[in-house]
Amino acid sequence: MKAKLAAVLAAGVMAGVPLLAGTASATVDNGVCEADEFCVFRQIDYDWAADFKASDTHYYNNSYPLHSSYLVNDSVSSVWNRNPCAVVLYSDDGGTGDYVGFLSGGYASDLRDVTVNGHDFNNLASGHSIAC
Ligand SMILES: [Ca+2]
Ligand SMILES: [Ca+2]
Repeated sequence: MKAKLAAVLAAGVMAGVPLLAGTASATVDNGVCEADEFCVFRQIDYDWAADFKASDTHYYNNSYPLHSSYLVNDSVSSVWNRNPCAVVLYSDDGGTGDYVGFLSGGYASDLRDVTVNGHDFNNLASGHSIAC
C-alpha cells in the first residue's frame, strides 16, 4: 500500500530551515542546492547535496557530485525542494514503492522523522518525480 500524499506534506514544516544560499543562476548536478532545484542529501541537515531540476526515477546511476564514489540510491537522509513544483520521492526504482511528497519550498532535515507505512524514509529513496 502507498502512503497518502497528504500524510507526508507535513515534512515541509519540520524544524530546521535550510541555511544554504542560492545563486542567481543555478547549475544542476554541481552538488550545490540552488534556487529552483530539488535537492536530496546524503547527510541529515542538508549536507552532501545531489541537485536536480528534472525528474529522475533511477538513483542507482547517480552519485553525489562532490562525493563521486557515493551513490545516491538508498542513501538520502534529508531533502529540500527549492523547485517551483511539487516533488514526489519514491522508495523504489522507476517511481514505485512507498512515496513522500514535498510541496515547493518543502523540506525535511532528517528523514528518520518521516514515517511512511510504519517505517522511516531514511536511506530509502530511489528516485523522484517533479510535476506542477
Ligand atoms: Ca546546483
Ligand atoms: Ca530504495
